[in-house]
Amino acid sequence: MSTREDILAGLAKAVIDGDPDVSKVWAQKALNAQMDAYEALTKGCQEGMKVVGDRYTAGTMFIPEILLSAEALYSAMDVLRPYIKVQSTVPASVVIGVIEGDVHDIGKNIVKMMLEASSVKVYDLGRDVPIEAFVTKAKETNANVIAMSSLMTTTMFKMKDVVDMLVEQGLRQKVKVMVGGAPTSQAFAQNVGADAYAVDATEAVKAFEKLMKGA
Ligand code: B12
Repeated sequence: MSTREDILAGLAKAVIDGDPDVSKVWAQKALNAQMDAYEALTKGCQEGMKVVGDRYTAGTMFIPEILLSAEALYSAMDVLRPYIKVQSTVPASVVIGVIEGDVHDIGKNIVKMMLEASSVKVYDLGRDVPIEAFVTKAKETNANVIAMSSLMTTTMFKMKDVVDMLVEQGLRQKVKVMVGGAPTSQAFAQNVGADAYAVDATEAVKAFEKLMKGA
């Protein structure tokens, strides 16, 4: 029987190796060992993705390999998803997407999964989402929150255009705005006029709840 450490290391290695079949097996082992599914995802798969990120930055891993790593993370996430449960939050809905010009959607998909696990209705616009699409979807669905993700310093400031468009259309009081993604921060959120920022998916759920409670 594998230990908790073996399982986390196995998940991380499968992500680093970009092997979706092996990552699925380790995810199932995590469930068999009664491990917390979210812990397996964050401390196993996400740690592996961190190593991938470092190697990409160092120029020792390249785009095709990174895409395989993403696939491996997703295949483990598919196994773990049904077992990730978050204490039910207030009934509410959110339009989520990765901002225009940016295709990095792994983090956004983890945040989406956590919000769904906490019974929030999520309208996912995907990645490289045009500014106006966020506003149009929020109007159409009467969503309480727009949540935007960006992984690039070159695209993050487009989030301000969404906030400005909400103001222009008289919707700013009605729709709250939450932002996240590696280059963003609390200060950045304030800068673009957002209501909340969160560093990871767990904090995103807490920030969402706070927004809905008007805290
Ligand atoms: C994977 C990856 C890719 C993959 C993306 C696959 C996919 N489907 O997402 C591919 C290979 C396609 C790719 C392409 C590119 N990439 Co890239 N990529 C990465 C990499 C290695 C990892 C990112 C990642 O997935 N992290 C793991 C997730 C889980 O973390 P996360 O996204 O931060 O999410 C967490 C939190 O931030 C938060 N969060 C995220 N979103 C949200 C939203 C809300 C509302 C909230 C509250 C919280 C929240 O919660 C998440 C879960 O805990 C990073 C390097 C790194 N060190 O991060 C570079 C990186 C982001 N890429 C970079 C670049 C430059 C590119 C390219 C331009 C490369 C090129 N020359 O073509 C293209 C971009 C194309 C485009 N137009 O977008 C740069 C960006 C630099 C910058 N200017 O800021 C980085 C930083 C690498 C580097 N050091 O240079 N990339």
